[in-house]
Amino acid sequence: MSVTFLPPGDPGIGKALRRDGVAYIQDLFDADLIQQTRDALTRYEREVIPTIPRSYYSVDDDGVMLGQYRDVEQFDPWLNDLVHSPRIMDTVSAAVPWEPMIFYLEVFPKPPGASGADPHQDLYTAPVDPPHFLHLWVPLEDVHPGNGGINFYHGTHKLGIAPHIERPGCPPVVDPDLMKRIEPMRVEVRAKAGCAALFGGYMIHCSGRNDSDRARPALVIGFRGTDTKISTEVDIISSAVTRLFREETGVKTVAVEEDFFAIGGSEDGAGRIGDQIKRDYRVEVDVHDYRSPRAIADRVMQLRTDL
Ligand SMILES: O=C(O)CCC(=O)C(=O)O
Repeated sequence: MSVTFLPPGDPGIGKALRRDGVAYIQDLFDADLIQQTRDALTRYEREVIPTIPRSYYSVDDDGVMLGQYRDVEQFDPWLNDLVHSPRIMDTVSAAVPWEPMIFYLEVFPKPPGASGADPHQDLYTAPVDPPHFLHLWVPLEDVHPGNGGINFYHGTHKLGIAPHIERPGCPPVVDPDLMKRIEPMRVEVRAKAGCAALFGGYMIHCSGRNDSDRARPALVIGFRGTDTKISTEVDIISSAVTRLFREETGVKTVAVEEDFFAIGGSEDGAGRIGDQIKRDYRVEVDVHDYRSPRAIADRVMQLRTDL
């Protein structure tokens, strides 16, 4: 199925967002802005990444290639100005009946050989209440199936939060059985550099591996409503740790106050969780902290040096 790209400001953008869960925007960035943004990312990789905590970027499977940068607007004034620019803010404001504010800027640098993003919903990993939450995805290179093209499952924004499977060390993925059932809803998008896709937090989407010999960088600008509440940092870390407890013990539901060893966690499992916490936050947890995900989160907050 081919998709229709609409010019920024076109009223059809809001309509497509409501109807399909995703709207495609024509030439949001011109050639100059694409080049300036690419230069800013090169600078970011060279000058900023080596100085910031490890939790603000991920590395790909081989442990070397950069996979994703997070909260980029906090570290780079030029990119901060870019995401707040009227061209972007006005385009997004016109598409929704609530007032958007910048939530974060992520970057997928996607060098040759980089893996794709498995099917997911952004509201699952970043709960926002009410669910006034959008991503604006802006590739800085022409995108096609051979270089990590993106897939949207049109209409899935009407189905609520999908069951996700938690996996050690990787982001959660939508249940493969559900993915089989919604295959007819999949739309594989080809897009010119500087075009964009605007979609809500319920949209199921994924991208492929970059099998070309050129990088396929993309900005992902997250927006939330000024009326939304997000969890505190301790809540977010506690929730990430409950996931580690679940993965290690196989217990389906773990509360933030539950003791790791009391729910069947092993010494080896505790060691793996400790290693993960150290990688993500550069903090060593104590054996006593395993009394609950909340205690581990408190320890991380006390000892983290990057806040
Ligand atoms: O650019 C990509 O490969 C993935 C983008 C994505 O998953 C997102 O915008 O949430």
